[in-house]
Amino acid sequence: MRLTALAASLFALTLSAAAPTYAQQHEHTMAATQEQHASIVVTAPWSRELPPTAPVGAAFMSIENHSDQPDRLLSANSSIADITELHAHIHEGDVMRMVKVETIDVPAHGQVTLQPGGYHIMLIDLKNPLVAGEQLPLTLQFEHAGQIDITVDIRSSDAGTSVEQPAMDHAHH
Ligand SMILES: [Cu+2]
Repeated sequence: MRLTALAASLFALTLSAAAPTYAQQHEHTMAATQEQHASIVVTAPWSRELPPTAPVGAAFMSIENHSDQPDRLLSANSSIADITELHAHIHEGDVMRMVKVETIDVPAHGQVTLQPGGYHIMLIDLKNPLVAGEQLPLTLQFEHAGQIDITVDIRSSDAGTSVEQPAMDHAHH
């Protein structure tokens, strides 16, 4: 907070000393930042149905970055879970283990796929069961694109089989 205040006062000093063109440039930068809100597109978010007693679930999706600037997913939030974490799967010998990650990078003009066996959003201490055909709300927080609210489709476990195949193939490499 102290740094922010210092930066703000420095900025104010610069503004008062500098010609109006500086302010115009700053406005231009702000406008560019606004446009980036549409730069992140989340497609096909889904989760898998679980028995009512299951304490944790996971959400998967594709995240596309249509901007010139790399972005990253910083956090996620859902009213359906007490805790929401960003997770990856790592290999330890023959064992696959989930680990919490701080961020999930989305390269400029690239995409990242959250899928079984890879990155996912972990929903911990579920308040409601995940029922096939229903949806759950999820709020994503990106470093540059800011907050994006999405709705996640809950699929039946049968329907998930074909989607899992690429992730399982990947596990053999
Ligand atoms: Cu996980």
